[in-house]
Amino acid sequence: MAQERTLSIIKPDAVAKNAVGDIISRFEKAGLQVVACKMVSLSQEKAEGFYAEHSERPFFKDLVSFMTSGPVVVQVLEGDNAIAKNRELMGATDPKKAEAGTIRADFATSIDANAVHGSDAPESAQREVAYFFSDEEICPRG
Ligand code: RTP
Ligand code: MG
Repeated sequence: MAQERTLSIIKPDAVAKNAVGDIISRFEKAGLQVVACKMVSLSQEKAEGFYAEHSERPFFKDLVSFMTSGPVVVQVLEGDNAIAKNRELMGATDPKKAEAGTIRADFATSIDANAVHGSDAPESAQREVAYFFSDEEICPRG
């Protein structure tokens, strides 16, 4: 299976719940390695740029407002099939539809405050990793 990198964000609701450690632990237990990690408070511009693909959607304003409501933890996860594996660990966007045992089933409270973000394809993963991290900030573990 191909080694991949994916961008993960622990969103403001999960940071506020002190769930950062629990969530990162799930990634690690599933065999994904954290190769970059930082806590940031997103500016409106940074959040809008990150979710630009959704700019015409009715929920865009709420999404940007939520993502700037408190600090987030942004990380790059590396491993076999990392993009799909992370999405599996996250569960469905709407926590009511998320499978039991997934991060969103356990930590999300609504479709807006849904605990985590994960890149959804190789192209978005590459773009999103570069949106937050320079090459020097990524530390391959070998
Ligand atoms: P994410 O990008 O945050 O990992 O989430 P996702 O792929 O599961 O969902 P996506 O379709 O990319 O939507 C991005 C975020 O927008 C919010 N959303 N709200 N009210 C709504 O119908 C709605 N749909 C999406 C969610 O917070 C979602 O995570
Ligand atoms: Mg998405």
